[in-house]
Amino acid sequence: MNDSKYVIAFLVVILIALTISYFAFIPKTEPDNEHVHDATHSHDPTYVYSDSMTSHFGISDNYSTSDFDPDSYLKAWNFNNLSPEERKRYYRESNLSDNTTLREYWIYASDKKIEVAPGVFFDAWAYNGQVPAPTIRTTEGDRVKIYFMNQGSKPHTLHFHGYHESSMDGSMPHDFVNPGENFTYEFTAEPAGVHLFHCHSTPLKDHIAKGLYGMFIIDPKNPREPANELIMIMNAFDTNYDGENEIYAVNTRAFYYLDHPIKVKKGELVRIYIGNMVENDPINSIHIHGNFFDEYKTGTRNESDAFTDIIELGQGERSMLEMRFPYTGKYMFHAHQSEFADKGWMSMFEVVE
Ligand SMILES: [Cu+2]
Repeated sequence: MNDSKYVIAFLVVILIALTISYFAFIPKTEPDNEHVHDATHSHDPTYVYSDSMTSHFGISDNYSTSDFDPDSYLKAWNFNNLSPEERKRYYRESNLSDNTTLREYWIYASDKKIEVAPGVFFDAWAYNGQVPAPTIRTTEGDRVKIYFMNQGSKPHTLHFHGYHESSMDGSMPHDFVNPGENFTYEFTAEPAGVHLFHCHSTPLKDHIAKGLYGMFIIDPKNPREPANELIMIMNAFDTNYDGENEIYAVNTRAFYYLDHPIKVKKGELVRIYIGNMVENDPINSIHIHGNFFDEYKTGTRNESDAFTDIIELGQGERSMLEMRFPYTGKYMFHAHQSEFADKGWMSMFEVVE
């Protein structure tokens, strides 16, 4: 009996201690929450909405390098962001007798240091010096030829989603292209949809996490309705090699589109081609504020699969989203995994008249 009295007394003391610490805790957290939601509190610079939206999320410096332009990446394919002279070095198209187009690409892999958050650098492996790789875009039925050169330090490949012969799959050990060697991939582009290409050397996880991936769009023969088209690849970076990602983003640079909102027009058709290339986390998502969109899974059919404001994508999964913004103003879009949003996958649309 004496023993049980001691146990009860001990539990009462613990309960009192917990109650005191609970009430002591509340006054500390409440004012902080007010700061987060009330932009008029100007005495704490961390929480002021300013020119630099990223300051709100704990990063306040600007990117120090300009070798990758996320604004240009959004709307570039087949190297159309380069001058005609420079473009010729990487892309050529010619008409074939059956009314299709032969599209030729020059793609190289190399080791490259990239800036993934202001002042945070990552030792990437990159196609054509950028992560994600330049977007490859064709029309259903076109002939695609890719001259691949491995200038990196490890064996790499190009593995395309879509139809092709097994010798063009770039995934088996005998397909690995050693440093200093070349390989030419050739196939007919089909089926229409939002696809990807990536390195398939082993360990596969490392070759993807290091940055060897890009968007591969096959347009249907009957063209889609004209739209403001945007290309987005959700990615992440394990900057300290602990097996977890420290930085998340859409198109590599954390928080970039928060400080440089993507401008769209009120009422215009906006079409997003989006894919998920995040390693270490099985699921990612995109959620858009102030709007709903039609989702066309993998962009392979003309019927909408969902009308929603959020989709989840597993590793390697992609989708096509179509929407029109009904009101002007600034609207966030971000991963609904709050951790990913806090660590960089937080972006902004600016809807104008
Ligand atoms: Cu590789």
